[in-house]
Amino acid sequence: MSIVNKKLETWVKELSDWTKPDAVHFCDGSQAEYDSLISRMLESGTLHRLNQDQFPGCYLHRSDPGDVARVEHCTFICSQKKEDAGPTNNWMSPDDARAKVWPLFKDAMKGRTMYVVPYLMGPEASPFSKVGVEITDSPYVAANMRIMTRMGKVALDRLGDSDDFVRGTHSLGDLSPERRFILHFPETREIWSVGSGYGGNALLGKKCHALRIASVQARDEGWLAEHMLILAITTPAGEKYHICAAFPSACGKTNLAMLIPPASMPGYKVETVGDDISWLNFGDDGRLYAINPENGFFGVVPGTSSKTNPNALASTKKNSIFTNVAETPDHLPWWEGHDDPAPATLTDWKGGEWHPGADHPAAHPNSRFTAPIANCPSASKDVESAKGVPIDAIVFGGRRAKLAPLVYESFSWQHGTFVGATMASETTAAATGAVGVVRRDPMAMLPFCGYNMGDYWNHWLSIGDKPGAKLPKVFHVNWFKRGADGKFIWPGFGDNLRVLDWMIRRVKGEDAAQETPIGYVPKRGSIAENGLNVSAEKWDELLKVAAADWREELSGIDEFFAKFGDKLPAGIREERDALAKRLG
Ligand code: OXD
Ligand code: MN
Repeated sequence: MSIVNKKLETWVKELSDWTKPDAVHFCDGSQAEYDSLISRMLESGTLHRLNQDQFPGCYLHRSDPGDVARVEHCTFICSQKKEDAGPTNNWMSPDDARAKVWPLFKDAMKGRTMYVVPYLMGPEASPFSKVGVEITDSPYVAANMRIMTRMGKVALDRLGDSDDFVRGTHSLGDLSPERRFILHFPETREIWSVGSGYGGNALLGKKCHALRIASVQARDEGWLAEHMLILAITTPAGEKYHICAAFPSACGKTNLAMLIPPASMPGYKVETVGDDISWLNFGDDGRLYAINPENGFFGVVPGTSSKTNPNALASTKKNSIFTNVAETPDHLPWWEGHDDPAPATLTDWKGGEWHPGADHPAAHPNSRFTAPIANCPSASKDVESAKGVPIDAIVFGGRRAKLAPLVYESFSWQHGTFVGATMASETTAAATGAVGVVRRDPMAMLPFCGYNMGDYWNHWLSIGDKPGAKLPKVFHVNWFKRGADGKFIWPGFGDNLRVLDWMIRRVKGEDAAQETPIGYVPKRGSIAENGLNVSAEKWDELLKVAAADWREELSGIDEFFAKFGDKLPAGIREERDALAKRLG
């Protein structure tokens, strides 16, 4: 394919001189090109063909066993000033990056093909969409980018001869964890990623561009780039509402985005606009409108079943790439939590023989599917909406075995910003490191905010100050409260609709809440209970706000806020003090 953008051509030439690929391929995003990428990977053993009768167009990739998740300790913000990365990001100066990391790209593509992947984040017709170009030596990355973004010609057409695109340079390098770096240059809108082929580290359109770089663009341009799903709910009365929700990685965003209403709540319809990232811009009416910059799902596989998420399951039945799941002798993908029990013998995610009862899971806990949104039975037609969908409610949440009630509503936008800023959650397998440890994860953006989190909160507050803004209500949920027996109290999944329904009624102004020190909590009986088997004691536990526990939480919050020094916005401090006062 020939390209006409001189800046892009010059950059590609510079990079190929440095990395020395055997060939350079400009991706046009066509089906024929995708098919030939797949054929090459089947030949080289990078992909394995799954059972084409049951999973047409589906393949399995087994990654390097040491390269299976995001690596936060190798992820850096390379702003000119350290202060601009803030206390929650790793920082490397651009000069150090050039001295230390750039040499890792030298000759790195020898013996490989360099793929130039132009992509558009956001709908083709949307003025809010942004162009990026990823240069990679991984055909797996190029193929995944075709599923996850609008790739090729559509992006080049949008770009024209403009210089306004995010430049992403990716090489597998030698896949060594010691030489693995994911660098972001917010001032020059550049990304360098070396040493990993894992989605969140290597599909640069996703976390690196659509969150870390876009969060900086959003700050500069007056919008929000957030780690949020987007869903639409139509009520039995035919009214439509839209919700954005931010949960940390592997805490159920995909499940919530694809929720199927329980049989006991007839007449509701839930549609999926996005499952991971949301870009929110003001409309002329002062409301926030969300687009999903992505075109596919990169979802966690284990635990996905016809009970937990039939829509995700259906999404993976064709034209999808599975990474690090197990494989049955019939070449079907299998994972822990699958509908079918494990057969007597499996090939595990590392390619070894596996039998039920083995001392390790057959599928990696962070094994993933990459699937087109168009495959999803609940996909909304608004996935292509140029303007985006108007947001009625923003929801924050995390995994907390104790403390946070099932749901509460903030008092105001400023208080909602504080609620987001003080979010905490138990860690999951989506990133390397210990699992199950409570950590602060403001707005679920801890690993994804491309600048100082204090400035980021300030930006959130400034969104609230925009003249004429008609802002969504802000809520907090916790599906993960555990009882004394250690079991989850709330049934979750489809029944989460009951909580969303309560939020919608609050948006409409229904008197269904009571004031507590942390916010408005549902009045007993105000969450639809028909067909639900939750005892009175469990409701007590679910809706409890224990002042002593929250006072303890506040000291954890203070410790966290102390890291920000004078970057902590006055509005956040005000909310902190007001909460302390209410708690007594
Ligand atoms: C993801 C993540 O892959 O948050 O979406 O890690
Ligand atoms: Mn995510």
